[in-house]
Amino acid sequence: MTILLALNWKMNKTPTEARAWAEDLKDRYAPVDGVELAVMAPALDLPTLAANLPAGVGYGGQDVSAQESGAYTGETSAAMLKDVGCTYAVVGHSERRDYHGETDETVAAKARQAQAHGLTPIVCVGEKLDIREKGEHVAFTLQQLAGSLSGVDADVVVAYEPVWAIGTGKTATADDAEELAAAIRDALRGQYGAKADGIRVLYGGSVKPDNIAEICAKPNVNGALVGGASLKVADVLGMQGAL
Ligand code: G2H
Repeated sequence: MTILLALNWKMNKTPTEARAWAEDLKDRYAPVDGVELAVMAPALDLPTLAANLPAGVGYGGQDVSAQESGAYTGETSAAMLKDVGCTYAVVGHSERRDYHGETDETVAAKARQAQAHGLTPIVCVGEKLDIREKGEHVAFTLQQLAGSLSGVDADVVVAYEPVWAIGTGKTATADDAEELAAAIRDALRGQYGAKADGIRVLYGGSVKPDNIAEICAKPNVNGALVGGASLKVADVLGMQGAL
């Protein structure tokens, strides 16, 4: 399965900065067999990525509305993302769940809406520290996954991001990542049957050039959702080169 290196810029980079980043990448980028690169950017940055990314590098939104169109001030629709050439939309990132009160039902509705417009949703799940310390991280994450994939078809990517490892410098071990990725794969088999083996399960949380290879070498981990280390082209090329 092609490894997906999904770069989550979060709320970083103005359109001017995004353009400079894309041009820098274009100057230095060479595709690597078996590795797909895609940038999850603020909505305002997407047109400049469309115009300036090297061929073969994809892009997507960091969120998408659960609604089709209309009186939803501040929202970005799946049709808008599709119109600027996106292929992905992240849904249910823990920062959306925490700061915007998104529930599993909302996340599933967003994922369905993305799919209705031909976008592949990257559905994020993962536990907080207290849940892990109680040893309930597998059960919690699988419950979140089931709710977040309700009515969602198999054209999906799942990102396991333990919240305690996000932007903290604390990375789950490769074995921690594999434990959940394997459990997620089993759950996906339950929902999608044989198609589950074609669904990419990513790990996210303080991934960087010096730890990505070990994590992505695990049998059920098919890539990474990368925040902090996605902001510099050198780090992105370092991660790509490590795979
Ligand atoms: C997790 C991750 C990207 P970081 O949020 O989604 O961010 O790599 O900065 O921990």
